[in-house]
Amino acid sequence: MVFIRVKKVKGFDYYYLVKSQWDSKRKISTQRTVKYLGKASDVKIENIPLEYQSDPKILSLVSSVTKIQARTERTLNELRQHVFDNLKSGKIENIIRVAEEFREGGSLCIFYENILKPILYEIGILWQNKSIDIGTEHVCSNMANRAIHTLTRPVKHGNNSEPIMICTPDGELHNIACNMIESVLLEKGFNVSNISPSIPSDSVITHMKELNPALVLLSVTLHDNIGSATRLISRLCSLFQTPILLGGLAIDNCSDEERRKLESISPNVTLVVKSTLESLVKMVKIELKSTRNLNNHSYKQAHEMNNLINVV
Ligand code: B12
Repeated sequence: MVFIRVKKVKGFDYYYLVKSQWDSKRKISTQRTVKYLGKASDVKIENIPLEYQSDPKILSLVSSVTKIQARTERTLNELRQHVFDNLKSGKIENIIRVAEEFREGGSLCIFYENILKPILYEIGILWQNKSIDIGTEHVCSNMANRAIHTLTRPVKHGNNSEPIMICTPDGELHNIACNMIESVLLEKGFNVSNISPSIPSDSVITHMKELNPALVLLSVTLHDNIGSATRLISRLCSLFQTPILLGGLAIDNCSDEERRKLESISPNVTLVVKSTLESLVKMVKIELKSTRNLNNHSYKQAHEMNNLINVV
């Protein structure tokens, strides 16, 4: 007999397909996980191994999840339309009201990722098809940035006081993503310096020297700016040891060859492809931790060296 076991992690349900068998020797029932199915809200019938797909119990559970998924998608679409209308009409208070509900529900990241970002992607398609004019696109992107700034509530940095620099390569005017990233990092108590959008590479270097960041987040949106990003990274890596996380639409969409080329510039460069804001926060934490460990290690080495010199 198979059934689905639910495990709760941080308020979310995760499903496991489990098989229960009678052990006649030991006279007990044993249970074996057949497959980890992932987050309950995302489970689809295709995730269930073929031989169990017609099991009535499994079917009924999956269909109830699917109904919830469909309802969630409908609600999300309605909210997106509502926020899009208010971006166009400039009624920022209505956008903030929706975003605050997401914040109360657990995460502002979800508002950015599941509401604002899809609207902006849709705006890109509408603009490309000439279904909206450039003026409307500008109003919406200005309003999106205003909403992000209004929503951002920086938290005092405790353990994460090392500066993080967010930037774009020279020529890159897209910076809504940078502002979203800044917003979620400030909310988590990180120390952020956002110098986006486009500034000359010399100015990025001057800022790096002054700030001495523990981590650089570089965002590239236009495919045409990959060359500019490559030149900036090469210069930064020749001057600093700072780790660089490289992401954005252009990185999501570039070819494997372009990715390999970018990664080969320096071991300090990590490409982050199709990440969510939540996973980005986790990556930032890991990067800062490893930089801290490295610094401690170098400090220890220097200390040991010093002791040796003193002994000699
Ligand atoms: C708003 C917008 C503009 C605004 C930007 C305003 C601003 N302050 O940012 C303005 C009007 C200035 C603009 C101008 C142009 N734009 Co424009 N624009 C857009 C639009 C509609 C939304 C961009 C956006 O904010 N997206 C939402 C963000 C949140 O998504 P995201 O960038 O993918 O970021 C997420 C992840 O990628 C990730 N991420 C991002 N950065 C990083 C960094 C790291 C380190 C990590 C880990 C993750 C990460 O996190 C984010 C959250 O998940 C897009 C459509 C689209 N599909 O994005 C077109 C789009 C990007 N633009 C486009 C074009 C062509 C232009 C112009 C060339 C138009 C023109 N002829 O003038 C100019 C170029 C200007 C320039 N030199 O940069 C094209 C690009 C096509 C291409 N293949 O490169 C797009 C895709 C539209 C389209 N469908 O064709 N644009």
